[in-house]
Amino acid sequence: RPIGVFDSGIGGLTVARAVSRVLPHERLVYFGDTAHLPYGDKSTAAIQAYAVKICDLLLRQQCKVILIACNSASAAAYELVREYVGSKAQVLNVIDPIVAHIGQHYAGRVVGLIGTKQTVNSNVYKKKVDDLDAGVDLRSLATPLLAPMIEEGFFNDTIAGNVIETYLSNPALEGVEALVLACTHYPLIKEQIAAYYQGRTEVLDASDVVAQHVRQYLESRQLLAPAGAVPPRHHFYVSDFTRSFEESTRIFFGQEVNLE
Ligand code: DGN
Repeated sequence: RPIGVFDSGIGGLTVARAVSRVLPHERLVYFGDTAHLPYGDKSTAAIQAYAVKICDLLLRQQCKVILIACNSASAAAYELVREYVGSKAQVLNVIDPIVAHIGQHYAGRVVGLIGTKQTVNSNVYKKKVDDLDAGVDLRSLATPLLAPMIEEGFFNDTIAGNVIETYLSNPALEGVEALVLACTHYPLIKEQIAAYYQGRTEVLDASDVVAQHVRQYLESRQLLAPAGAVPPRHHFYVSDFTRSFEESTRIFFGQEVNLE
């Protein structure tokens, strides 16, 4: 049975890519809700309604696990989706693995987080980190310009550098010892963010942490796919197809993929 991965669009392919690297024998069924993106500015009720419909599709594809690869959807719809899916599949999100990582490595320290307005304004990371009772001071900043900027191909250039510097120099992020990239798109600007901090601050790429979590999760429940001779054939679905989405898959997945 495959692993279902969904996102508001094609940005979640950064997470799918990390999962496929860590778990090369797993077959992925990806769904990008391109008809409704961006989720970052949508209401919680709207995101929940979209998420439930996407889960119907992933369940019809017999997915053993549904990974909500989108931070905004994880913030708005994880609990509801888990209840909806019940015992038909396991549901994972991109927030809990990062929160656990912060608890393990940053107790008593100052950690920054950047993401969409939906993710930051939901306060879900703050609530979960506070629940750890590990004395972590989490400082968050909504950085809504970054996702559209990356989608338009502005990364590793001076425009991206200026936007990144403007956001990261915001007093809200002063003194952070690590910075969580809490949005599907941000792994693409990880190097520029790391360069801004000149090695003083660890930059946490959520997609890597999430992929390791998925591996441990499957391993501990003996749900791992057996190693096969041929690589698994993934499927990538979208709710609205345009050629430009397909071209952009190269940015997020590292190679262009066929969108269905
Ligand atoms: N996938 C969204 C997230 O991780 O929050 C970013 C894209 C968006 O919907 N704005």
